Amino acid sequence: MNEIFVTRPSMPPFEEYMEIVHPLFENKCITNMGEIHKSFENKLKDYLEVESLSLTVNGHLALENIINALNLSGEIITTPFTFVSTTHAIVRCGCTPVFCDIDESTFTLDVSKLETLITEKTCAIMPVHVYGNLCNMEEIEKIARKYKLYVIYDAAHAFGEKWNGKSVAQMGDASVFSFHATKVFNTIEGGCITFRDSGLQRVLADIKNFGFHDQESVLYVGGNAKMNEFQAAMGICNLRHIDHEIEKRKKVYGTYMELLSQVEGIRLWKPQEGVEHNYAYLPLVINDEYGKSRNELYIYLKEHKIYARKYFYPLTCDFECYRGKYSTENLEVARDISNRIITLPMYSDLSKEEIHYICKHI
Ligand code: T4K
Repeated sequence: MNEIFVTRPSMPPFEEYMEIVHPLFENKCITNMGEIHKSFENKLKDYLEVESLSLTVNGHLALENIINALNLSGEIITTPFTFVSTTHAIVRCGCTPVFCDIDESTFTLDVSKLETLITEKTCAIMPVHVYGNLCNMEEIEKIARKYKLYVIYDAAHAFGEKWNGKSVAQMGDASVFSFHATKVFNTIEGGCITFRDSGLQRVLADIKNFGFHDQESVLYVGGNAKMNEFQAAMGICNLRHIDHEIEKRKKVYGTYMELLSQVEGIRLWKPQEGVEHNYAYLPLVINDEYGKSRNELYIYLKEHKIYARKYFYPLTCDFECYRGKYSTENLEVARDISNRIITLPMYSDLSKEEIHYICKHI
């Protein structure tokens, strides 16, 4: 058996991609919000069912840019059970992350613990739809309204998902998506921000282009977060196939469930009620009855060329760069899950044979 990675990018047919990028070799307009960028932005707005959207070069800078566009300062309540980008974005924008524990079943922010963390310095909540599990958005937004806080969802894992028929991109003040190669939908590297206040459109456009408002006026201390034409072209192609890709992922999930449901001591990922999922990740929680620890299973799989990952261990607050800087109290559930979680290979082209091989070793 060949090596099996935790994920593989979805790629469109070569000719399809070449057809879109071919004119770029003639017109030489390859970045700075060209025609393909515009076309992709419009198609994406339709797909995500939103009025306002800003493309970015990656998901991380999308997080930083929305924090900057909203001019946030002070404390942002967030989860430590995420990819480190979420915490980095808060800190790199000069804000303070306040870590909230997670819910045992969905691994998203535990809303029952949220209110106690709000202080007069709190400016926003940044929850994460981790693995594509949607947060308790009703409760989060109720609390946010009560305390007049912004809600920015890190929706890096939730592309294309719906909650009770409503696109997840419509939720909160803003949602941030990642289109990295490892995601359900990719533009090689890339990302976008969807947002409620259409007044932010121009601000976000300026911020991602060094703050330039026009050639002689710089209004913001912006950076460079522009998506280029080759990325946008990949987006247009991959968007044509996305529904089929998600269908294939769902089948992969089904095969895993058939093969693993009788294994004792593991908790399998389950879809949430009322959610149209994208099957982005396949997390497995390892309990004592399994007889091997998460780390033992991880190493055993690796020895058999199955490269599962410990997404998300350690908690972001425990990384060296954050150690001792922020409170890490009352994170019992997050810490426990982080010590017992393993994410299995999950992508649309994972074959039945490979899934059987993985499950046999589990
Ligand atoms: N917020 C959240 C919650 C996120 O999860 C992320 C990113 C962000 C924000 C930031 O979004 P971006 O700025 O990245 O758009 C990966 C990804 O790099 C990262 O995008 C992702 N989250 C994170 C969860 O996973 P690594 O370091 O674990 O990836 P890597 O390079 O080890 O890739 C995993 C496997 O995928 C490889 O073993 C093989 C396969 N692979 C990977 C790449 C890059 C391929 O087959 N082809 C490829 O081109 O971080």
